[in-house]
Amino acid sequence: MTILAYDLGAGSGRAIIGRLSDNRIVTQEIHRFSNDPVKVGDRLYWDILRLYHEIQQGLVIAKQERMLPESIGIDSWAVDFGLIGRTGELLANPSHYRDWHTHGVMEQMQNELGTEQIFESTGIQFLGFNTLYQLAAMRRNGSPVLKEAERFLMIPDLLRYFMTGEMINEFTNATTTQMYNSRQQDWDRKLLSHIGIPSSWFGRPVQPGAPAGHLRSSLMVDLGLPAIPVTAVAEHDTASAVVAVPALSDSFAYLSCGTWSLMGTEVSEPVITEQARELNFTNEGGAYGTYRLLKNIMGLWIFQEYKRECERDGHHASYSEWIQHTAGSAPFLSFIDPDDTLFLHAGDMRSRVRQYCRQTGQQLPDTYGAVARCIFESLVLKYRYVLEQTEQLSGKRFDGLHMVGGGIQNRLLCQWTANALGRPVWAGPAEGSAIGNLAVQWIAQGTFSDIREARAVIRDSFPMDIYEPQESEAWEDAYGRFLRLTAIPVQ
Ligand code: LFR
Repeated sequence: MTILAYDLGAGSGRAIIGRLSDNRIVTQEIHRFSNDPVKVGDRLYWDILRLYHEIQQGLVIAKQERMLPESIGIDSWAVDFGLIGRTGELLANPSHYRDWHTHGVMEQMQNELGTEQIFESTGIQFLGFNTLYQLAAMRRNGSPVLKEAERFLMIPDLLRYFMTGEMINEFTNATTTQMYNSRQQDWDRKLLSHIGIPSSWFGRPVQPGAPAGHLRSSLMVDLGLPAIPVTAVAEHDTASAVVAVPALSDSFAYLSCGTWSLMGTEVSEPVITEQARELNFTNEGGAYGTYRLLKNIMGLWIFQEYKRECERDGHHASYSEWIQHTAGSAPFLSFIDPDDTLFLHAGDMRSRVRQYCRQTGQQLPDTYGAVARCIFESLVLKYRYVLEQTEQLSGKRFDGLHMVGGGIQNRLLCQWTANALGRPVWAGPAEGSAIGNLAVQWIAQGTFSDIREARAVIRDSFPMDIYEPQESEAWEDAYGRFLRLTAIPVQ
């Protein structure tokens, strides 16, 4: 059965056709496109119509290549959304979660309601860009859109709506808003009314695998396509990535590695405890009754931004040249806490890295390689910190770490992760989210009986690279220094 998965990341999107041959998954990327946010004045938006155009292009290519799918699913990053008015039109361009308009809103709501109450209701980590604070920021800024809105759709819900004409909210993504109450299994009316948002905007979320309509007739006519069914997959890309972790046991740790690094474990009930709140862990909804007890780590973003800046200033090097610079530079000179808010927004990463080092009394990295080395070493040391916290919270002990996502193509990062953890890393598949998206569609069609079978087939279909830890003593020593330095308050 031929299936089509659209996987949209913060930097690029892809359309991937999946087929099964001899009980192995065969994937083919038929379309890849960049996802370029657009800045207008001080505001940062997603170019949602361009993304929809690329989705249509994917369908055109599938038709030309004679790979018409029997089901289509879309996953994307979380928290962002569009608002729909009375006539069914999108009222405004969706904002980018790195926009500054939410500045200070989370802190204000924490004061008004108490962090305990918000966490108790939602089990979701405090990130200033969560949908709750984006809507509260729109309210604070008097956005006229709120007066006209009648429906709320997350990014994949919205694109799916453009395709099918049906407005359906999906569960895994809904949980990331910090407006969904996992105990009551519904949107949290108290939180919504606190920010003055009517609960009528929200439909009860459907579970991954639910049927979600067919291509709408205008699209069928325009592209000359039949009424292909659309499936609501695990539409949060991280939820899809976790579906694709090729683990054999139920108790494993994962790291979904892309612009963000999402590290955690799968649990059957949300862990809503004081300790989870204090460590700022999250319990995002997963597929098939699971929750993703995890933490957002700033990920490759800092390096991606730094590389982009260097290119803008005329320093052009390929990814592999960057890795060579990094590997060739002196080890363990200085560290940053990648999760410091200093690094959240787009901008001058070189000076921010140096500012962090200055304020914590460390040597300032100077060369390209030294800055990159500081970023990567700090990132993998943070992985160790978060893995240990995941163990504390879940009461599990992990023999190693599964890494999935595009970041695993950086072999140095995988090796350093194993070194920092002092445990093996099992890396693969790189297209985790797209493969998880396909898997949920196959389960919905009855091709796989359940997620266990899907994971076993994924394990047999994609190569897994194994990294054993090296240079244990030097990394152990570096971890001690990292912990001391990142405990120093900055700013
Ligand atoms: C990863 C991701 C994270 C989410 C962040 C912002 O792509 O979906 O899980 O916290 O993007 O939406």
